[in-house]
Amino acid sequence: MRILVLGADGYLGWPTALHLSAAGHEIGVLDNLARRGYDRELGVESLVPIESFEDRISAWREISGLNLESYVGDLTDAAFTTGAVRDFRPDAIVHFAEQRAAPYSMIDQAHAVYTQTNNVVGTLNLLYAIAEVDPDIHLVKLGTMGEYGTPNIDIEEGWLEITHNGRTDRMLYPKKPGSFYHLSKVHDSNNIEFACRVWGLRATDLNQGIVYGQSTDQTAQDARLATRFDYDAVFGTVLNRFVIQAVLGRPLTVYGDGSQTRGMIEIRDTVECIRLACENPAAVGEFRVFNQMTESFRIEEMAKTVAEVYPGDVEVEHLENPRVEQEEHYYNVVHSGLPDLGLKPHLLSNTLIESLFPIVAQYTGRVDLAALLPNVRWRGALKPQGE
Ligand code: NAD
Ligand code: USQ
Repeated sequence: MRILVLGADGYLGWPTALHLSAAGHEIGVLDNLARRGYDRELGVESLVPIESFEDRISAWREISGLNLESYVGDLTDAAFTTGAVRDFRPDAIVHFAEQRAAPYSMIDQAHAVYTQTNNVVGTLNLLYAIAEVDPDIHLVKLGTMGEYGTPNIDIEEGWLEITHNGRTDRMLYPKKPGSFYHLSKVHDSNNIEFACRVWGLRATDLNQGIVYGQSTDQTAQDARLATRFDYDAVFGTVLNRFVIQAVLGRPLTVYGDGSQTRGMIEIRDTVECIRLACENPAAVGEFRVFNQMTESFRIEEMAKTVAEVYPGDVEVEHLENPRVEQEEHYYNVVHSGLPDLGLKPHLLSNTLIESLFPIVAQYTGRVDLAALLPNVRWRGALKPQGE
């Protein structure tokens, strides 16, 4: 298949492009390099050094003999987006290309507006490009488990059968997300479902849990193929941060009482889920939703697992929660769609020992300790009443 990967310079887009390329697909890679700009803005860097977009593409060609056709540009530029889709003529498009940090979207008004404009307008331009160039292209879009929030009922795969006043219908699952970033994904899902229903496009929305891990079969082949690994309090995700904190001998930063539960997935399972979704496309007109997670844990349980598995002493610290989120809550998620297509999940404790601790130990000298502590508060950008 011909597959165009959007956001291919990012944490997940890069290893996914290599995984699909190694699986025999013809791959195009597109990015506007915005992620490298957020690093400069925040004064942080990936823990693991990464090559430039151009150099990592050349390194893959040298190592595998396989070509990645590259497009550098912004999805919010409609002419660029349609041009890239027309030029590459993919069978499937994998869309990772969004601003993806909840804390970044909550810094202030400008960051909230940037996040929603970038994500919603980019996706809308892409829907128009697909409709114009070839409505048969399968869109594989990265959504997030956080779209659902933490409802007091089971979380289904995107849709819910509702009976109201004696009548029944199949509706999009009601959403209650926890940041302006997570909200941007809800808006995307609504726009994509509309395009499937009204224009007959085909799409798979992958509501992915929090990803952990850094190494895949392809990125491990050469240091120049490494993907980024973030530890700072804005872009670093919880488990990756706990691992780095453990190796550095710093306390693990559990926000609040740590009873929040989240769905998790290992990076090797992410790239495999994308392959499965591409190779088993949604039907014409179908808005298909999978919950892309393999295990769920309370935050305090993740901290405890890291502390137990790490071969040194680990301290766990409870910080005042900078976010506004439910701590103790019900959490039961249906996630059978991807295992039904053949996914065989990796488990958390194995990954920690085999891969994550050794990777982190190699690069501890690059850590900026000041970047570890949370500095964005969900109510922080609001002015006190009366001002
Ligand atoms: P990332 O920030 O590392 O990568 C995103 C890439 O998209 C970056 O390289 C960035 O430069 C590019 N990009 C952003 N806006 C763009 C635009 N307008 N035009 C072109 N390129 C643009 O993020 P990631 O961790 O790889 O996540 C990828 C996707 O997966 C995101 O959509 C995210 O919401 C979703 N996701 C990530 C996680 C996770 O734990 N990392 C979990 C669930 C879902
Ligand atoms: N948390 C801590 N300590 C930390 C960091 C986070 O206790 O040092 C807690 C947070 O309060 C939250 C949970 O861990 O309850 C998850 O936080 P996170 O930063 O790991 O994840 P989140 O903000 O939800 O965002 C990440 C990715 C995002 C993706 C999402 C998947 O950045 O792109 O969409 O995970 S999900 O959470 O399923 O929506």
